[in-house]
Amino acid sequence: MFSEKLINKLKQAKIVAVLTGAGISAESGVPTFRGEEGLWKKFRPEELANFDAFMRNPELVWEWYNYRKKIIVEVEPNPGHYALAKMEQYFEDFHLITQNVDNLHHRAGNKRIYELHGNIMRNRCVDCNKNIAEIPIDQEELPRCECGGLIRPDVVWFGETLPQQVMMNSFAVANNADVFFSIGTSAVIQPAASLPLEAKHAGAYVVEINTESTVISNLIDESILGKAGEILPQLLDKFSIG
Ligand code: BJW
Ligand code: ZN
Repeated sequence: MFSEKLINKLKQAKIVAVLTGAGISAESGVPTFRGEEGLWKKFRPEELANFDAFMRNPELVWEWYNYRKKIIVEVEPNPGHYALAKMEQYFEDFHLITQNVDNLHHRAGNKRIYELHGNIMRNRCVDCNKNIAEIPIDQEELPRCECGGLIRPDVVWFGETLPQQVMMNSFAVANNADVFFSIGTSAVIQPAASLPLEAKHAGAYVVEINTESTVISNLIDESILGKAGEILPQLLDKFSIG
């Protein structure tokens, strides 16, 4: 399943970087966005994942986030998450860039995490931007800041800029990586989707792990078809660090 080339590249690699998407958490029971079972089959992204929609109907948007938070707090990281945590210990310079907001990489033990789209467990005020501690999932009234402003989940919606420092660091990592993995992402949402191609352009060996082909499969070095929770532990075994 793994080419000699990949194994050799990994053995020689100084900097290894990974971009993850919703697919890495699918085996934990967290729904992905696109595809047959994806969230966007049941919910309309433009009604839920943008700021204007939130201001128009904050109750609806909070209901959707609380529904997802309930799922997320009840699931556990899967063997794919744990394999990536072990990889961080194995490689001297390992960077985990994620589009996921589900906190599962933290729970699995990764330390150097770049959260491009925020974290569903954090919140902030739309007016004064203050970070607000966790809000109970079953809270009925709309959460408000002491300044009176509405509190929103600290995630990145369509049309919003990504956290600048996290984005700059992620692009720097992509430009310096020797091996770059794109795992469980459909690679359609910008600017995150540019990272694997940026890495390729800068000379990294770029490998995708996904249950299906994606728009970048033919543009990178290797595409491994299968579940991240099965492939990643096998890859670790190759290094006898599983
Ligand atoms: C498995 C598996 C298993 C299943 N094992 N694999 C340039 C061109 C065109 C448009 C734009 C552009 N630049 C910006 C835009 C607009 C927009 C955009 O990209 N639109 C696209 C439709 C083209 N981007 C933005 O608005 C971004 N902001 C921005 O760029 O600001 C500057 C700007 C503003 C305005 C104009 C221009 C520039 C922000 C994007 C924010 C995305 N937010 C969301 C919601 C986050 C909060 C939340 O979670 O509620 O982020 S949308 C959603 O998609 C979420 C995800 O992080 C993101 C990516 O999805 P992901 O992770 O790839 O999931 P899926 O479901 O798509 O794929 C899962 C994959 O897993 C599949 O491939 C499966 O096969 C696979 N899989 N099981 C391995 N077991
Ligand atoms: Zn406030």
